[in-house]
Amino acid sequence: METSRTQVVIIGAGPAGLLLGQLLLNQGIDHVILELRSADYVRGRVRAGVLEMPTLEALREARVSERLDRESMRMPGFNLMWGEDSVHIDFALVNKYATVYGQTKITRDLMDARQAAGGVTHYEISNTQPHDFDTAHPWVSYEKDGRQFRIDCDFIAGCDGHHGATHKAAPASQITTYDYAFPFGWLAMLADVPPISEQVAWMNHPDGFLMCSLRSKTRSRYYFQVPRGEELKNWDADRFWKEYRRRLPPSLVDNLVTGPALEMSITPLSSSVSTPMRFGRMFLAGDAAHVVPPTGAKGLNMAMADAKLLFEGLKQYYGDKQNSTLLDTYSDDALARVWKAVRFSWWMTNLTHKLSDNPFNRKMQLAELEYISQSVAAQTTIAENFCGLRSRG
Ligand code: RFL
Repeated sequence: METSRTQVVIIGAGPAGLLLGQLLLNQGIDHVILELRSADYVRGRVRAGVLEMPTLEALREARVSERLDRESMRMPGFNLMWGEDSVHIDFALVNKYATVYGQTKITRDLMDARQAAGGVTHYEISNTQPHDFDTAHPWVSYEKDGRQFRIDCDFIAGCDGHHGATHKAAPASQITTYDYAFPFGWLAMLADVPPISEQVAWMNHPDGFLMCSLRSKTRSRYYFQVPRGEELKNWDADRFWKEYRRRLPPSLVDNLVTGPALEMSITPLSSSVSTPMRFGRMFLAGDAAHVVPPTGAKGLNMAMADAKLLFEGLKQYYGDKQNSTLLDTYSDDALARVWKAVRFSWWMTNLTHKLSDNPFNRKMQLAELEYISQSVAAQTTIAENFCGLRSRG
C-alpha cells in the first residue's frame, strides 16, 4: 500500500468538496480531494441553478466569482401560479435577491481555479474508506488503477453526497437518519430555448406541479411532476413539450418555445437528515448529511453553507493553536440551519404539488395560495426563507 500524509482529506468533488478545497487552498491548509468519478463526468453534471446570497459571498471569498459576477443573472423574486391566478414573491420585501447561475458553471469555476492553483485531486478512485476517525489519527484508504493507497490526516471531510462512503461509515449506534419520501418526482429538461418568462415560476396544476426556470436568456430548465417510479425511457423531447404545454397557464402558452433536449433526467423527491454531522474527526457536509426536494432550491446552497462553516472551524484550528471551538459546534450550528431549510423545502413541495387524489388537499392548497396572494406577511416569510437563513438568529 502506498502511503502519504496531509492535514485534511476531502472525499467528494461536488460543490461542497470543491468549495471547501478552494477555501483551504487559499488558506494554505494542506489537503487532498478524492473523487469517484472522472473530471469530465463531474464537469458535465447538470443540477441546481439558484444561489442564495451567503453562497455568493462564499464563492467571492473563495476568489472564484469572476465569471459568476460577469455572467450570472439577478433573480429579484419569483412567481407562484395556479390556474390564471398568480402572486409575485418580491425579495425586496427582505432587502435581498437570489442569483441564477448553473451548478455546472460553479463546478467548472472551482475546478479551473483548483487546477490553476495546483490543488491535488485524485479522480476515478474506488473503494474509498475512512478509518479510525474516532481516534486522533484518522486515515483514508482507496484504490486507483489497481493500486492501493493510504492517506493519514488530521481530519476527514465527508463531501461525497447521499450515497457516499462517509455516511455509511458513521457508526450505526451514533447516527440517526430522518427520512421522508414524497410519492412523486420531477422530470427535468435542459434546452437551448428562451425562457417562457423572465421570472422563475412555480406552478400548481390540478394534474401536478410544473416549473420554469432559466439558466440564461437563451437556456431554460423546465420541470414537471411525475409519479414516483416513472422511467426516463418513456419520455422524449416531443412528449415532454406536449405535457408541459398542457399544464401551462393559458397566459404563458404562447411564450413557449420548444427545441431539442440537451439533457433530461428524473429525480425522485425526498427529504433526509442525518444527525449529528460529526463523528470524531470525520465531518459530513452537503448531501452526505442531508437531501431535500429541489422545490425550495436549497440543496446546493445547503452544501455550500456546510462547506463554509467547516472551513471556518478548520481555519481556526490550524490558525489558532489547535483551537477546536468552531469544529466542536459545527454539527449543531449546521443543523440549526439545515432543519429550517428542510422545513421550507417540504412546505413549498406540499403547497405546489398534487399530493393525492383527495380533493381536500387541493382545496387546502388553493386556500393557502389565495391567502399568500393577499398577505404581505406571508409573502415576506417566503422571501425570507427562499433567500436563505443564517445558522442561528
Ligand atoms: P454531490 O454534488 O452529490 O457531490 C458528491 C461528490 O462525491 C462523489 N462521491 C465519491 N467520491 C469518492 N468516494 C466515494 N465513495 C464517493 N461517493 C460519491 C460524487 O461522485 C460527487 O462528485 O454533493 P454536494 O457536494 O454535497 O452538493 C450537493 C448538491 O449537488 C445537491 O444538493 C444539489 O444539486 C441538489 N439538487 C438541486 N438543488 C437545488 O438547490 N436546486 C435544484 O434544482 C437541484 N436539482 C439536485 C437537482 C440534485 C440532483 N441529483 C442529486 C439527483 C437535480 C438532481 C438530478
